[in-house]
Amino acid sequence: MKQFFLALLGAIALSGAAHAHSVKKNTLEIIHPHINEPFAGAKSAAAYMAISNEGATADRLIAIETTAAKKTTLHTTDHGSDGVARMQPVAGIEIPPGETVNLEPGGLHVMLMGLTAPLKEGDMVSATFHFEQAGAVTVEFMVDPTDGVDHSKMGH
Ligand SMILES: [Cu+2]
Repeated sequence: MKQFFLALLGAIALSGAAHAHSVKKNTLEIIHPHINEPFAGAKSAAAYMAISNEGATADRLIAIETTAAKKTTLHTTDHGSDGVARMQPVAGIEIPPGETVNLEPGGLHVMLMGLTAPLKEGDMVSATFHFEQAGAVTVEFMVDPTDGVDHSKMGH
């Protein structure tokens, strides 16, 4: 019985690690970059993560390249006074010193527009992030289970 629990704990630790992958470059850490599995036939998908900056100076995410999409842009979500959320492209995302910036549903996110292949849960999608200070960083987006949202149908 003890062995069973040890095996179970091991499995939990492994799955925990798989869902908490991160990439470090200089003072930046990109934590759990992921894409929720898009609906079959979806033309676009949103990617999320947290980016922390342990340094003393600000950095700025300015571009992301991936062969998984024809175009990749950085978006913010504005909640208008009419209650409708609209996404707008932004030129960059500031990562202030000593802070963690969350890219999450309803806020800042990465848009992959014109998906070049279907994305399935468990896939790893290679990308290059470009930061003003830290330069190019190779990152893998993990494809997580669907969140039930067809991002391609949202207003942009
Ligand atoms: Cu968007």
